[in-house]
Formats: sequence, structure tokens, C-alpha cells
Amino acid sequence: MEYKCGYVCLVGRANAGKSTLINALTGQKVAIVSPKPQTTRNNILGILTKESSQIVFVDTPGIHTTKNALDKYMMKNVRSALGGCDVVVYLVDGTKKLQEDEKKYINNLIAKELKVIVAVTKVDILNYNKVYPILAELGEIKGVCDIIPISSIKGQNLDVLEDAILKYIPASSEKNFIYPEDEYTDKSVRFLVAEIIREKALYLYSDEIPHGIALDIVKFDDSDKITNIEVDIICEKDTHKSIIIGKGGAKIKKLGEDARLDIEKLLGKKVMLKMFVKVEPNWRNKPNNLSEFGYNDGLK
Ligand SMILES: Nc1nc2c(ncn2[C@@H]2O[C@H](COP(=O)(O)OP(=O)(O)O)[C@@H](O)[C@H]2O)c(=O)[nH]1
Ligand SMILES: [Mg+2]
Repeated sequence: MEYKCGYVCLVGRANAGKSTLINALTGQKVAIVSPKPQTTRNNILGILTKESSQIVFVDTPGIHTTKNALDKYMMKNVRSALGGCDVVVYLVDGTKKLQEDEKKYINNLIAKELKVIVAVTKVDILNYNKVYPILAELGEIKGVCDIIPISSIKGQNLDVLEDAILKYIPASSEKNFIYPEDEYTDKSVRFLVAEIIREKALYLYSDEIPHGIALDIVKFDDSDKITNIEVDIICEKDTHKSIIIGKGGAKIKKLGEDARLDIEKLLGKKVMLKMFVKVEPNWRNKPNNLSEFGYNDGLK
């Protein structure tokens, strides 16, 4: 029997659909998703184990220009993921025009001798006339292994993508899987809980507010029938704090309700969720704050 095991890095611009794809491929919600850029801040592993293969997908923050220390941390995550992978899947948003800098980025990956598969995403909301020119344009890039139109939401062509990936994953006659077969992510339950709250905040608040939020889980008590969780919501300004709380506490109540339902799904238990809003000016530029809120894992 032949076994395959390796790392696959998902990269591409913000909103291309990386996190939605990793969730679709693993069948689990490992990464939060929103229509806003910079939803994903850390590298997140999604592990797909089958009889004879284990593919470890790495979801990365979208490629973007850096404005603060948190942005720089996010771009370090992308570089570090690329360093250790067997295959790169570069996601192109099928609903947008292909940009020159994306072609350049793909060419750079190929120049680094990485195996690059390009996935054109969101084809469920595109007609054939729109997809074809993108495929033709991508086809002109020399050295791309495969170009595959996909829809993560409708599950279209995900099997084709998986087969294409497996072609480039190292094989062995022994089953040397990296992770236990029942594990689907490297992230802790606490991390996933904080991410669920951040996802709900991305939908609930507009403009800069959700981008300036960090979550600090100060209590996580799983010993009772009900899991008790206390979370500090860190924001950058007093004005943001009052928006987060809302008139008479209405907004934060809604945030808590939305998040609690998903956290209960994740834990399979009832949850009591308490949230407090704290102001930490300019935390996105302070190394101490960044590591306190989970955005520092010794990346170079
Ligand atoms: N219609 C459609 N929308 C998608 C698909 N994949 C992602 N999206 C949407 O695109 C937006 C960005 O997705 P996300 O996975 O967060 O992108 P990321 O920034 O690359 O991780 C979200 O609103 C998703 O629901 C897809 O296959 N079809
Ligand atoms: Mg993402």
C-alpha cells in the first residue's frame, strides 16, 4: 500500500475564499469566514485524513500591504507557511479581474520551485463566459501544475482539486501521518472560541471596528454541565467601546447571542458567555499586546 502525507498551503488575496475552501475540504469549521478583508490573522491548519492519505492544509491571512505590526505578523505567517509546504494552492477570486500583482506572485512561487495549483473560486455565482477568460489568462503563466475552477460553497470540483494535490504529495510505503487520525485542526478550543466571537463581530460592526478588535479569554471553565466562558473584548478607542456595547447594551447582547450559539455547536454543550469591553490604545502596534492576544508565535 502507498501512503501520502504532506502540507498544502492556501494563499491568495483577501476574500479569495481560502478559509471557506479549507472548511469545505475538511468538512469542519476550522477557519472563520466573512465578506471583509483580513478576517484570517493566523495560519490555521485543517487536517484531512483518509484511509491512505493525510493532507494538512494551511489557511493563511490574505496577501496585502502592511500598515501596522499586526499586518506584518500576518504576512510573516504567509511566508512561513510557504517555507514548509509540498504544494501551494493559489486562489484567484473568479468574480474579480485577475490583477498583475497576482500573476507576479504566482510567477514568484514557481521561481521558488514550488508546485503551484491555481484554483479559480466562486464559480457557482459566475457564468461560463466570465470563467473562460480567467482560465485563458492563467493558462499563459508557464509552470503552473493545474488550473481548476471550483466552488467551495456548492462543493464543485473539490474532488478534482484534491486529486490534483495528491499527485504532488510525497508517497511512502509506511503510514507516517503527521497528526492523529481524528484531529482536524492544530488550534485549541479556546482559540476557536475567540475566533467565533471575532467572526460575529466582523458581521455585526462596520468599518474599522472589527479590524481593531482582539479577544482575550480570561476564563474557560468546562467542569460543569454548562461551560462558563469570560472574554475581554479589546478595542483601540473609547468611541469604539461605546459602539461595540451599543445603546443600552443592545449590540454586545446580540454579539453574545450569535457567538454563544456557534460555541455551543462547537462544544456540544450549553454555554454561559460573559463579555467585557476594554480599551487598549494602538494594541496592533505593541509587541507585548500582540503576543498577549495570540499574534506572536516566534515567526521570523
Ligand atoms: N458564492 C461563493 N462565495 C464564496 C465561495 N468561497 C468563498 N465565498 C465568499 O467569499 C467571502 C470571503 O471568503 P473567505 O473564505 O473568508 O476568504 P479568505 O479571505 O480568502 O479566507 C465570504 O463572504 C465567502 O462566503 C464560493 O465558493 N462561492
Ligand atoms: Mg481567511
